[in-house]
Amino acid sequence: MKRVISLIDMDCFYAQVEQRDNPSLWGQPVIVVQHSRQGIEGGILAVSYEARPFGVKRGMTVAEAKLKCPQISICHVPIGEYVDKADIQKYRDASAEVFRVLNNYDSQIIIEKASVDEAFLDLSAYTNQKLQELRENEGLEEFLQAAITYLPTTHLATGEDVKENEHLREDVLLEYIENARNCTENLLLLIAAVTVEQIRQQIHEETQFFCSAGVGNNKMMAKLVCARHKPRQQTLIPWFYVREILRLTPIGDVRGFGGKMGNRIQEMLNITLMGELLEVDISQLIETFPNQHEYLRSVAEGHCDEPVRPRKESSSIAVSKNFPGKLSIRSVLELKKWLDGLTKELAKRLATDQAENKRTAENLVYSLLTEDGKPQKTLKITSYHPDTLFEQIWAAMKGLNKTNATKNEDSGPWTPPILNISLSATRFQPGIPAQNRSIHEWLYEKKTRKSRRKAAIYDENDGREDVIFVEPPEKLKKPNPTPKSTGTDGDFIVLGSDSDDDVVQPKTDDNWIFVDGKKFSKMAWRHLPPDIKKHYQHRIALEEARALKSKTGGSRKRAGAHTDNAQKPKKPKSLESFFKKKKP
Ligand code: DCP
Ligand code: CA
Ligand code: CA
Repeated sequence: MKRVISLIDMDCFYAQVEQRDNPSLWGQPVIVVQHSRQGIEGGILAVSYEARPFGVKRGMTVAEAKLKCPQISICHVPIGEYVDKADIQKYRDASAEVFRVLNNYDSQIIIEKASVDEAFLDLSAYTNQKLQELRENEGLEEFLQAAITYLPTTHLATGEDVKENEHLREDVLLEYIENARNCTENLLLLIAAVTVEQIRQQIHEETQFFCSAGVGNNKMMAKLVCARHKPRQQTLIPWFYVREILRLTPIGDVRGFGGKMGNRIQEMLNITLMGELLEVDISQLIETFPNQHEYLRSVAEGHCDEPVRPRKESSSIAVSKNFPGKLSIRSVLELKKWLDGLTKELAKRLATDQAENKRTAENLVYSLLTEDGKPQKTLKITSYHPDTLFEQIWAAMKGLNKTNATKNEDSGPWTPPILNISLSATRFQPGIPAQNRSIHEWLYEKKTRKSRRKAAIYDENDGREDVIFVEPPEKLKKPNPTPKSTGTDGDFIVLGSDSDDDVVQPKTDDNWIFVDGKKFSKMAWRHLPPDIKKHYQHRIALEEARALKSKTGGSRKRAGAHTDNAQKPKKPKSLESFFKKKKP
């Protein structure tokens, strides 16, 4: 029995995160640039689709991009809170929002996080169940009649699809639906395509982000066809067309063949396309790849049996910083400064991970890259508190200093010069041990202290009605129970005033900001801790987007979609009435 697999990939992901942060950038050419080091601008990491027709590409310099597209908006990856290095946390957070939608969609769908902006879905169990229900309830015929209306952005990978127009797209799909009636394998793929359309729509509704997808019988084909129609579209590859699609696919485009292996095949067999692999004389293939010839042929035929592994989070959390050439670390004080920053960065990420994934790392591996080698050591983590982590690492690390003995271990020169520091937490175990909770105190203490201090500027009991108590939004609430040693009740207290301020304001009713049923004065708004403010800003943006959508009629039709509805069946039923969702 063939499986039913999808790959969902966010469109120009970092660029969309920036566009959502600054909505005036939606629809504009935007690039996201690696943060600069020593005044030298970093390379381009993401390019919005509006910038791509100008020829702007990842890896180019900003100067090159500006030459190609002078009006391009440039966003920078932020720099870390504790250490002068790129902080991609905001993209990780945005990714987590997407994965929340995926993980909560239906418990029968297996989700594997493949990268920050990509997930494999195994829809085999889900689609089989839905098909069985449709058959049992005699709803299949009605579903087939309506199916085309649930596939507004789906293409069928026939080989001709890359040049098809909207009419052809629909005709080809209608024919597929018609023929699927008698083919369980294709019915399952059809149900998957309809479901993935809906999941993508839901991702957009809940996060504002657009994505693309591929649907097929295995990971390799789902991933391959996902890239065929981007952005904001999806591609279905029935088994029947697999050979045809692979025939003209460059070898390097196939998952796992973009690197060394793909290059070796191309060079040693003097071919460039996947299909040519099947034309190579079998004895030559065996001679060239004695241990892999069978595997290579099966790949060229479109086989891939790699399972979708239910993986929600990564198996290690690491921070690392390079100090190339002249930047190398040569003194103890310098090393301690960087180690302190990196440890805090790691502690922050570990604490967030612990709260979100209810797991705790057992080991910490540190390594120092030097010209003389890469000493590395594994330590048992006793606490997530950054001070404890620092002490532990420093105690183990300081002995690596090769500068002559009989010196003060805590200052002076360090040899050999350090080119990279990395700290990696591994071996995650489920649960949160009591002693590790102190880190949350450290994090939340910081926040409460900040807002307390601000609150103290004003009189807490001045009786004005604009004094408000703000609860951290649900997703930012600290894990329970946190010892009350900070002497606060954990809520964020902010006070209002009439004064105006200079920060960018969300939509307000003159002096008030309304969000999530709460009322903030402008001053109160300004004093919200940044992470809470960000959360609410997101809520406000969502509410505005919804309001706009309902005003404009909420049309989902893509630009360019043809409007000849004469023969199109009217949508008789909501998709939900065919597929009742199961929550985990
Ligand atoms: N990324 C990065 N460095 C790279 C490649 C990617 O920092 N060398 C980041 C930026 C991307 C994100 O990862 O936005 C996702 O990478 P993708 O390869 O999926 O590319 P995009 O999502 O940007 O574009 P596309 O729409 O083509 O998928
Ligand atoms: Ca992507
Ligand atoms: Ca990707």
